[in-house]
Amino acid sequence: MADLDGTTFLTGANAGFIAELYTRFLEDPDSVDESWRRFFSDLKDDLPAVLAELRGPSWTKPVPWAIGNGAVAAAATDTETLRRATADSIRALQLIRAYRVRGHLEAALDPLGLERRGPYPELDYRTYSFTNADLDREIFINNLFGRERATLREIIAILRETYCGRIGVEYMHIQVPAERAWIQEKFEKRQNHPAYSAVVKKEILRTLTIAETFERFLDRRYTGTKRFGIEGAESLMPALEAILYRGSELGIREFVIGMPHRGRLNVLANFVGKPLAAIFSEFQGNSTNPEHVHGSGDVKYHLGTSGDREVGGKTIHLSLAANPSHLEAVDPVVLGKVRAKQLQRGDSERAEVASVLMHGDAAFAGQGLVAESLELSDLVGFCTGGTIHIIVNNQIGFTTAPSAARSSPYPSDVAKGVQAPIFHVNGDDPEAVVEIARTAAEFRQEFKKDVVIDLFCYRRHGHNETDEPAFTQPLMYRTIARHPTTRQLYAKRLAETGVLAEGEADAMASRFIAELEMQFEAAKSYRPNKADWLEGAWAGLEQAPDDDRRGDTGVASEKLREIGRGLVIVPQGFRLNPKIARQLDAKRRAIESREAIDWATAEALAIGSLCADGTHVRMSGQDSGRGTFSQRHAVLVDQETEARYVPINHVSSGQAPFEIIDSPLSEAAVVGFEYGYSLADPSTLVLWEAQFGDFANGAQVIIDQFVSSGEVKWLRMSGLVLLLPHGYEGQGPEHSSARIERYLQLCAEDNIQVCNLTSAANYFHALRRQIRRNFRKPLVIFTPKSLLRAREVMSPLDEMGPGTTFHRVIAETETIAAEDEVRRVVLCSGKVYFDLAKARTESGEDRIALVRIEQLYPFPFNTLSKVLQRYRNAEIMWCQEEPQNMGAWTFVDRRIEQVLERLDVAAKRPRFAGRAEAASPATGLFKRHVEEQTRLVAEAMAA
Ligand SMILES: Cc1ncc(C[n+]2csc(CCOP(=O)(O)OP(=O)(O)O)c2C)c(N)n1
Repeated sequence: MADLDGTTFLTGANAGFIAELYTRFLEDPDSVDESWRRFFSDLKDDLPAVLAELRGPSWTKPVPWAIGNGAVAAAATDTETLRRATADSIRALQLIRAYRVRGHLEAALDPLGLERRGPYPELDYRTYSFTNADLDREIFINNLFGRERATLREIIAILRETYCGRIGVEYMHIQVPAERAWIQEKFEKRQNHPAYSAVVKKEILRTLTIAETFERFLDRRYTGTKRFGIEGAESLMPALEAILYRGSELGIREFVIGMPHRGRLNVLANFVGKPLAAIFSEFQGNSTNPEHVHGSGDVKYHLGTSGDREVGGKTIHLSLAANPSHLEAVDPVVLGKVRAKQLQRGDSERAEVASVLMHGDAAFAGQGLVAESLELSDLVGFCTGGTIHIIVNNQIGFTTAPSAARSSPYPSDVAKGVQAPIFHVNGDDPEAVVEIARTAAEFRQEFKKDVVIDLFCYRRHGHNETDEPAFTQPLMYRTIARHPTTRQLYAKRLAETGVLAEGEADAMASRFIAELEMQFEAAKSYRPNKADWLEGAWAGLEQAPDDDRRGDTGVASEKLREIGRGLVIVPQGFRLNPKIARQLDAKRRAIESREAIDWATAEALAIGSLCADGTHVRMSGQDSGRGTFSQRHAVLVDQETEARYVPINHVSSGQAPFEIIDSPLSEAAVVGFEYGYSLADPSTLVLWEAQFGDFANGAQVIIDQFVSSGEVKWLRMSGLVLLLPHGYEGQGPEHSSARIERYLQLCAEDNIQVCNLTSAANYFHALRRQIRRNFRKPLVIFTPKSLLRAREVMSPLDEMGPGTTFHRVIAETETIAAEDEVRRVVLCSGKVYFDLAKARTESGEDRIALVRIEQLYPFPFNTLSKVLQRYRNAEIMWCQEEPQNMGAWTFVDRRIEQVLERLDVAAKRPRFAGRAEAASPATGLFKRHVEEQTRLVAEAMAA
């Protein structure tokens, strides 16, 4: 070979030869000569990966691995030359790999230039034994960056342009080769140089101009009013536009958006299209809704809105979810909404409805809900085809610096756990931001996975506009004061490159100011003419009426038996666990004899009958398929193949599906998700089950901020059901109490329903009632544990038949003394009733009546009055298992008093029987539990 100069002969074929040598070296180092031995030893573990690269980048046509051509022969004859050239190539490839993995560390991401980063030795060619003398030597790089070979100097220039410009890419943590290759191609092919037309550039500037001018206008007209302005992060707006445009080109028809306070007004007005006049009117202190619509309202930077935008001839629906102050709490809610909307649209590919979630940098790194929500992204019961996350990384959280806000280098690191690619971008380069936003939309559509944009920016003012940031960050804010706005920088760039004519940028701003002034005037007489609710999927539903609200919940017995038969039949050849087979047999007998329907069967009949009537039912929770207490067995498992079979999905032809989902071990994200689902789809019965009721306090934020208050704050109804196992059975502090008191304390303004049920039939009706009425309210049910299979809670099938309904109060069911002779009425709720009934029977007492309050809220004033009216001479006692400072006592006490005050009866106040006040809900000592329980029952029965 004439050209053995160390550059031209080194082809992929030679890499094959080297691979062979390397294999020999691994087997026996002495089988290769000394120079190769030293070479391979120096490379250590890097060689296999580097050799793979020598085959060519996965997105180019690979160079064929033809062994036996002249090059190999030549190489074999001139080992030293080959070794040197190969060493160059391999070291260059090591350098290239280092840039792919860590190039972002030296990218110019911070618009303020304050971040001290690098230099990183891994990105230094000298680390790979190159010297300055090597800079101009050509190296074979086998079609990387479209070049067969390049000098080291050129390679470094390309790498820095690709990986260390104003975009930093983190993708080498992704384990799926196709995803990595896709990203690599995107960045390496264009070397990070978006090329936009003058029209697009002007559009980007226009978007920035609107964003900036809007905030300035608000600042001038409402000086000193909090708005959590976008200033410093204006590039967020072109990013959203780019996602909208590129996403819609790729098939997205609806975006569900969640975001915190920062920049929200801008997004509401200038992206989703909330009328400016409405926003200005809210600034003047007016309500968002017409006067006749009740509700507490919310501050303007928490409100949601929705609207349609025309994009490329298509109508794209945008809906920004309302959210509370609690950062990141809205994330799972948005995901649940997306999932419901995908089903409504028949979007089985999850390509038409997508979520965009915006985050603050401190919140994204700090809030556990972020990790929980990310973890949902690839689960069969929760996936939504990927979320586009944008971290508005203004490098501060209120007054807290990143160094105090997180241990990870970037705020985005938590997303690496789900293998999401992370695109860091300098917010002062709006074209780079647009490019990244487009790429994120493409990645989401291509792989249906989460993707993160880390928008490096800054916050021009304090946390809100009245805060003084220089108290805590004087240096940063001195820099910011001198720093031109993103719009100014970009307008200058466009003017310098001849895209903008003189005065064009100012004219853009003036036009928008004129529009703002006009809308400001219009706001003075702005009156919202209709409330934004009960539309779309909610059309036809209404505000809850002020009546009995029983709903039509009874089901014809024959139909129930037919559904029941479906529950106990399995496909031919399905190998049931023998214990389950016996259980199914018992179930069959119970249904056929119409007697003794247990809790789980009643639940299955309620769900099955709803599905049979076309209602989709969705239930999730930890181990809900089987049931924590091994009671449900909604999913049967073939003992040989582990094939799964859900009988409820086979109860009636043409029925709606029952989705039963074992959830991840999260409460907050899963409850948030299910709540979100229920917001988007009132026609689905959505249930979440806690493993033990007390674990629901992990979802307290969702319960406080959404479930119990969403309707009054935002006019958003939900029919979500929370199933919370509750009851004192001696299992210790954390497996006894579902904290009834917490839910009751939240009750007001007819916001939720709280039930503590003692019969399977009542459970059946409570579930069906959720769907069989013309309004939706969240329902909290305290459910049994050990009682699940107890005879006491079983009901005859006829109690679910036509004409039967839910009972809010269950009056005395036994034959006891004449009503006038009853000396005490013990009111109670839930499991303690059975202990009381047993004690009464055992003692032969017949002058104590036992009355169960099955629905604690809305409190059944009328029904209870009717019941208590009968016992004119009796004293009234409230008995509960929970300590006096817990349970329903403080809630029912004054309400019972109110009932008694209006009645012609002797008693005017209830007395209390229950556990003494306690810091911990229950004892961990079984003996003590039994003593306490015996004592409280004895107190209720005492003479
Ligand atoms: C769960 C929660 N904790 C605390 C707060 C109070 N708070 C509001 S904004 C904020 C700082 C947020 O910083 P970051 O996420 O970086 O967003 P930025 O305000 O900088 O845009 C804090 C601590 C909150 N709203 N929610």
